[in-house]
Amino acid sequence: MDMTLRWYGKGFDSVSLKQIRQIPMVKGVITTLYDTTPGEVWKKERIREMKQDVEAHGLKLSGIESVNIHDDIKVGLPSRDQYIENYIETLTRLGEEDIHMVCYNFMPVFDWTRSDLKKMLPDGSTCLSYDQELVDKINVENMLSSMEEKADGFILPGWEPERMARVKELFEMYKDVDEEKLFQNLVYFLKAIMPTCKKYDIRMAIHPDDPAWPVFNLPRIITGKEKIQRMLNAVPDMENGLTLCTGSLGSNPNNDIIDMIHAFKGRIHFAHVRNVNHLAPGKFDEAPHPTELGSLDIYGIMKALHDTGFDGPIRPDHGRMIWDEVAMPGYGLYDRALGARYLSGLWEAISKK
Ligand code: DNO
Repeated sequence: MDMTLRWYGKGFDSVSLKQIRQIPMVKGVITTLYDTTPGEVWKKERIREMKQDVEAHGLKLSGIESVNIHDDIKVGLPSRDQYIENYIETLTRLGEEDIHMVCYNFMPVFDWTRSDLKKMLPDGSTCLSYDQELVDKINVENMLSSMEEKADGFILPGWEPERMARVKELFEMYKDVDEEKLFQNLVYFLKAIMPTCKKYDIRMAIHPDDPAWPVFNLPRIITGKEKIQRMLNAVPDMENGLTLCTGSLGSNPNNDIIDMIHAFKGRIHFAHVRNVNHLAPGKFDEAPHPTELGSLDIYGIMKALHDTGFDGPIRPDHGRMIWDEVAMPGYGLYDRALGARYLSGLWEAISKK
């Protein structure tokens, strides 16, 4: 287990590498070139610079989140082959820089979705929350402004304004893409990149859909055990794996995360650990990390990761905004640092049992 924190890079993140370095037990960061666009080949020099910067601060670059996938690949357009070539070139360059884990998602149009980025909790902190009834009332074209309103000027991952300006066009692109087609397009992509992943020992870790059900009638294919198993079986190479995101999978109370950890043993390449509070069907708040404060058994999750020999990067996922911090929603320093301490504490106790 390699305890890390997500870092968006200089100029994008309010948290510095120096601060991250001072969180006990955090040894690495998960980062990206945040200003690249899906489909673009990442420049060698920029990858090297990013890595050197992280290492100069005494940290390890433990993986990339995300190398985003161009929509033509998800939709399955003829132009996808060129974009897959570009993706392979980016993977090659990452491999040459000794970077071995890449997180990505295969969600159409929107990445993660929330109805509120600043829901006030009784203790005065704020959290991200989701309410299907509210989302149903949002006109998709206004979705960006509704997210931006409470983002304190930060560009949210997956909600880049240039992309959202094309939201109508994107919906149009996906109109004939159902679950099966999206799944086949994912398999096509994975099969094409596997030889490069093998050559450079790059573990691909698909991020589950968040929340774990279809939103705005768009297909979602990484939502629960059966679908994930199907994806892993379709491309059985061990380099084709999963990001175990407990908050995304845990948004659906029917998902048994501990059971999934055992079922996907050896194929979980990255873990995002956080807690959620189930309020009603289709309605949840993001909770502080400890088991007692949410609906998920975080101890059981860490124990299952430990007992199945998980050895990849792990990061405390989304935190609340506490102590008057102003940061990218979900990605402040303080609550995630508390999360890192809690998760490493659990790990130590579990390891000594
Ligand atoms: C949100 C994140 C997602 C995730 C991507 C992976 O906070 O969990 O944006 O990074 O889906 O590609």
